[in-house]
Amino acid sequence: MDQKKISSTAAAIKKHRYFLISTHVNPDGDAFGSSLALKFMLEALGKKADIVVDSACPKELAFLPGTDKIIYKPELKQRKYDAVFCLDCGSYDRIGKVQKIAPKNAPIINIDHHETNTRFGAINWVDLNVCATAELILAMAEHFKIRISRQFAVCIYTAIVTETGHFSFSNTSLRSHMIAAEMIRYGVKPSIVSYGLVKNKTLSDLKLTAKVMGRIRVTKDGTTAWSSITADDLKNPRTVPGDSQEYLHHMVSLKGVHASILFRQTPEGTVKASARTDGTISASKLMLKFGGGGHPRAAGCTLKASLKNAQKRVLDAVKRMLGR
Ligand SMILES: [Mn+2]
Repeated sequence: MDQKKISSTAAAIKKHRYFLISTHVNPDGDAFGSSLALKFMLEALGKKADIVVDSACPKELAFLPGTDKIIYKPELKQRKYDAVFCLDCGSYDRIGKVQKIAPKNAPIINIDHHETNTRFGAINWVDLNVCATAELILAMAEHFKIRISRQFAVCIYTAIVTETGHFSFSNTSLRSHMIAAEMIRYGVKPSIVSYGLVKNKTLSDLKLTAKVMGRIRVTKDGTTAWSSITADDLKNPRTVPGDSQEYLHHMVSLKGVHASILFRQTPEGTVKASARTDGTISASKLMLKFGGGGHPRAAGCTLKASLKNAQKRVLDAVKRMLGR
């Protein structure tokens, strides 16, 4: 753990009073887990903080304590924040419209673990060795010796569990298990977290999963799998895009597949591509070619292209990287 970064972040916390906390669009368990845990920590220190995100609350994360206080409409909040925390964001634009309400003169504290992080903050605490951004928030809480509440522990635990793919990805370590165990000691009930993460689907969600699974294609050599969600799929108002990780999870289970890609058409006419690899090629290097980023085995990008064109460009790049 980088003690210098811990001290400079702690100094910024001591110096300021009112914080804006934001995280990336389409937030995942680490984005919300680390943001909520940070808010609880700041409040325990007698500070004030708002979490503002440019996304609706994903239903698989709605069980997290404090999600009802998150501000989901960034345009509504013009407040005098003293400093801005950006959590789990590889680049500043990942916070979307929240950029507009962040005061220009307020220092940005960038806390992250993405290898593609662009170091956009006044403080850049980027640690590639942790399994989740939440691990850094926990280190901060330990630095301040705050009493760890159950709600804080639930947020850290959920971030670790989701970011390690329920302790299955390559970032799973002795430490990730130790932190999880410690959080259980502080009152987390693992079965309640799992229930919250999983038991939230509607019938139309499952039908969308069936559709996306039905569209899986695999290259002739069996190394690359992909599928798509079209804008039409999401026209049913009861259907929400869902967690792309869930679709990728199924594709990754195909024997012999090194890279899996999910393409999702957005209502804005762009295509979001999410990649997962087994380490044979770097997902973040792949996505960097298209202006995206992420981790070595999980990354994403947004393309201004038709679905077909986006597929061709990304799949060609995968083919070249695999040397085929
Ligand atoms: Mn993360």
